Amino acid sequence: SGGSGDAGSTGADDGKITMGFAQVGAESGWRTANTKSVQEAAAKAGIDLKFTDAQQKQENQIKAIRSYVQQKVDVIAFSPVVETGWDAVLLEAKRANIPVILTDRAIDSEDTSLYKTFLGSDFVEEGKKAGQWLKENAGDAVNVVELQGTTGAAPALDRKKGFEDAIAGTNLKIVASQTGDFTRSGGKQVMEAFLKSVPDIDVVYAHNDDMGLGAIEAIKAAGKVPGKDIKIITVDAVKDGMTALAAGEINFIVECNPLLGDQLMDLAKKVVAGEEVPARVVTEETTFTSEQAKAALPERQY
Ligand code: GYE
Repeated sequence: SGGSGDAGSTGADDGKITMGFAQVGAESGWRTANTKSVQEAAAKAGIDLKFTDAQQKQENQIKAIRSYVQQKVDVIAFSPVVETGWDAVLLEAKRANIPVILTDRAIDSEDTSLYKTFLGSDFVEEGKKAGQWLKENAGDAVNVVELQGTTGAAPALDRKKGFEDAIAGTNLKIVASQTGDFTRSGGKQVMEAFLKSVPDIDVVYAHNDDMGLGAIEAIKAAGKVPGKDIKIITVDAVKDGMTALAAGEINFIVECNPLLGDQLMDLAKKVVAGEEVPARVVTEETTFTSEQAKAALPERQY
């Protein structure tokens, strides 16, 4: 169903489910893989997908969601660019009886009736795994600089928290921390500034591969050797990140799985059919050292 002038959200016309999907943007390799997964899974599941790219702006996502409500889609899925500020638009969807599924990123709202389920990673756990590895492999490293994801985004807040918790009580300390907005250019720019202003950087902790790859460019340009003079830890494990890890330019990657499409379509069908779904679906993930990256790379899909 869906579209204008039909029977609305009851699925009474062609029997096809229409999903409105408001994507964050195209900021990273992770996001590109996620978008492809959602589009391919929709086609496979016979779900009619209306897709928008919000270019990392909340106002664009809100507009897209509002237009999906007006078009009376059967289900709305979105990956909230930041955690707060969603109540008003999600209330509009609720009043129109259109179920909402959070995918990849969570929102921070007291009203959990605004969405049916949240499918995605445990970002605090990811940050912990990064910090845990560093704790065990720090050598004489002390000074950590942090490249944060988008300010106010769930993965930025949670990856920071998990990491800080894991290194608490050690000699390691975060001496500088700034957002690189999850982009390669952002990571490069912030790292260039850190290399000028922060003495004795031992470790870079980047909230995603792309920012870590940008930092590598800045480190090389400053005449230092990434992975040796400065240790680098990132999150995601996309192909470019894994390639740098295999080459020893990144030292450790915590995996974050972008292939959420099939699970999302499954949940969408259930929600539209009025079936119960779990309030939280966590994706399974691992971590990679350089040796493990070498072994995994040939099979890596994204
Ligand atoms: O780690 C990053 C992307 O929300 C988990 O967003 C996602 C993050 C991912 O830009 O690369």
